[in-house]
Amino acid sequence: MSGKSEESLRAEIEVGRVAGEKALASATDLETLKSAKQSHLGEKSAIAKMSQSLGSLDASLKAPIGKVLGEARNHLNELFDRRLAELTLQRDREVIESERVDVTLPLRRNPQGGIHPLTLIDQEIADIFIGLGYRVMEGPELESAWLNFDALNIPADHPARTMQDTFFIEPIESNLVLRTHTSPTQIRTMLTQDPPIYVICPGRTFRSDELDATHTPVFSQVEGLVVDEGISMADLKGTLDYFAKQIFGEDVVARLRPSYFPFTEPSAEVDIFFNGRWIEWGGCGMVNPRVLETCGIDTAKYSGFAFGMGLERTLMVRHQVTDIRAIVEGDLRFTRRFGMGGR
Ligand code: FA5
Repeated sequence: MSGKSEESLRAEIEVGRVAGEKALASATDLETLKSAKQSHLGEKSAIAKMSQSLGSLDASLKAPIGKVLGEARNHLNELFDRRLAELTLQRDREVIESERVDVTLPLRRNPQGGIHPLTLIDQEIADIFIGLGYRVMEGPELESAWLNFDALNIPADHPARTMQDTFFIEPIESNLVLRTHTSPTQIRTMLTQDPPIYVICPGRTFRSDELDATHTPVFSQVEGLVVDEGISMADLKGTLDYFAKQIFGEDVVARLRPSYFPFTEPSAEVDIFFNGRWIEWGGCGMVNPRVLETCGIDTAKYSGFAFGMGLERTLMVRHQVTDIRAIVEGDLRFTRRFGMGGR
């Protein structure tokens, strides 16, 4: 720097100051602001270098040039501080904006799952009978024709074999069917347990019925079976009355209407008086002694009753459902009424 005139030194400082001003003013983020400071005020900047070599100036120039240099440095520092404050504020605003939560946005709805009405009524029925000291028995859906028919007093050449439209399993010689009712579980129970027997047998059943408003090829039944000493039709009627009241309400009564099932003798249809009319609910009867004998039960000592209802039809009656498809097709608009499936 030595040897330069005061004017050229002042001009050099002015160039450094203007360049620094420009760089600091045009920095649009904190990153570029910091590097602008580094270039124009840092150790290697023109202004810093001039300050470092002040000592080599003529004695008469030291004071005035030192003063101009100091002013330029202070000016740039002030500019930096101001810009730093502005850009920090701008950065904070951007962060706040980017993290902003729009509390007016609609909620993301995650509908809660629920228990299907068929399962609910299945559990309800199990609770009713467990309360009476019954046990719940389950059997396979793929069943031997012998248990589904023969053991229930429906031999192959008996016309009753065609009462229920059956899905037979290939090869036909396998003698397997999709059970047409839950009654084979009665047989399984009597073959494996000694009386006294108090069971219900709930489960899915299958018939090659067309799907329409009152039929479905896959439906559910619950069967009741009691085998004990001195069991009579009065016990059956009393049990059905109690069951009907638990399901449909205290003022509901059941009636037995003579009917025919090969596995019960005598047999009856169970009707209930509900909402001002008689409605068919299921089948029942005293277990046919031939069935008890097939299962090795002493008919001189024991007698029994059995009954079987469709669960879909029970739900339909209780909840005034006019089309069975509403129950089996799983439409949430229907199942929601039973507490399933969120909003
Ligand atoms: C039986 O299946 C007898 N095993 C019931 C029984 C048990 C009688 C013990 C005596 C002693 P049924 O074929 O009527 O009977 O069927 C019983 C119930 O199953 C019917 O009342 C009905 O509610 C229901 N059901 C039958 N077929 C269908 C179907 N395709 N869709 C929906 N429900 C059906």
